[in-house]
Amino acid sequence: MSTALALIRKKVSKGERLSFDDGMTLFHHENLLEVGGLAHEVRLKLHGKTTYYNWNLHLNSTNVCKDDCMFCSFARLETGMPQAYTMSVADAEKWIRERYRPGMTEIHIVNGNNPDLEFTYYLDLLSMVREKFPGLHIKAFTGVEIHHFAELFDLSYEEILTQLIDAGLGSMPGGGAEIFAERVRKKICRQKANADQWLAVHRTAHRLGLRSNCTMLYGTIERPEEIVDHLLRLRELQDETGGFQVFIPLAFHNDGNRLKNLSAPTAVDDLRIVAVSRLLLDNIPHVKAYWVMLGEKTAQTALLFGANDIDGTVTEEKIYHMAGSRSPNALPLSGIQRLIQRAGLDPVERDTLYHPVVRKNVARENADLTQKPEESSNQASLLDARA
Ligand code: V47
Repeated sequence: MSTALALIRKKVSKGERLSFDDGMTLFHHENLLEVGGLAHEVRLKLHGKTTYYNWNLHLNSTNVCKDDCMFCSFARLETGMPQAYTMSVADAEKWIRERYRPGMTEIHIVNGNNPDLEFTYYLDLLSMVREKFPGLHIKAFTGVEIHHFAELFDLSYEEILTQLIDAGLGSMPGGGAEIFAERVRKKICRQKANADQWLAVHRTAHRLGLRSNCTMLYGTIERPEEIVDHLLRLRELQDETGGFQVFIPLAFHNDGNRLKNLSAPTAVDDLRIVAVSRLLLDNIPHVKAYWVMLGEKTAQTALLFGANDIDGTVTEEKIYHMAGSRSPNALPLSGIQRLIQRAGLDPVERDTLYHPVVRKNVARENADLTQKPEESSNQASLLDARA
């Protein structure tokens, strides 16, 4: 082990905070297994072998987005363009009803920044979910969407969030953070909320009592120092508010977008980011290896490199599948549990706010019906057949 890593190990074992330079050392350290091993030790100290997953559903009720981010394959710039869609609230209800199973605990709603919708659309969408599917916790709207609502409807973040909370919003997902560095944002996502605005939305949400998640998009044009800077800016806000629950690194997918000439990150890049994040983010309880984005195999390996959460059944993810993800569209709970167990870890189902969920067998059987018949030939089902 190099002297620099030995010093970091000493700091970690004494519970001392790591610096920007430590982050850079971890980033460049040639032995990934040593960095990963250190991150896994921290994960074991924080959570033991407990590895969380949940039973959730993703809804993207519109892909119309005025902000033309270069990495995005999901959005269509204007209503009426080929493949642009906007579900009415009634359509969204029908869409959920077709996929909902009693026992599911969460709906994750993320949309494009659609300039043609009224604020009442979002309030009605939340009220509909709360009324028709009362068992679902609503985790909805990224910091970038909240900023879009504030600009479009000429209201403060607090006014927007208060109304959304009154309509049923339970927490916020972590998307839209991308990379905070101005240099990168100017090139890949110049139109939407900037770093300070994204952070200000989350600061406001935390003050109003909402918990939220945070993310980082990596693998486009950012430099290692911009990744470390991003992580430290999240850590700084967390020192102030304590409102982030989980950090989710998001690996760039290069299909169907204007950055298609960039190579996507490799598994080694993915594992290093997970490990460095676990080590630097000493005040964010959880690190998620989002299986849709990493693929099941890398996500499973990441559970031994610092991550302690693998996300959920998901059921019809669009953002990554439109960008070339070859993961299945949903995983049954038994498939998720198996990935965790085969890594030598203990699966624990959680709700959105990380409370363990205890359920009876009947609900579990429902959970394995989350896949539609035509998806039954995918790898998740093969894993299940062998279980
Ligand atoms: O904000 C979009 C990213 C995010 C691409 O909070 C891309 O629990 C890679 O935030 N390649 C949306 N990334 C997804 C998201 C999320 C997902 C799962 C769980 C949670 C949570 C949050 O996806 C966007 C953007 O950062 N993204 N396009 C792409 N081509």
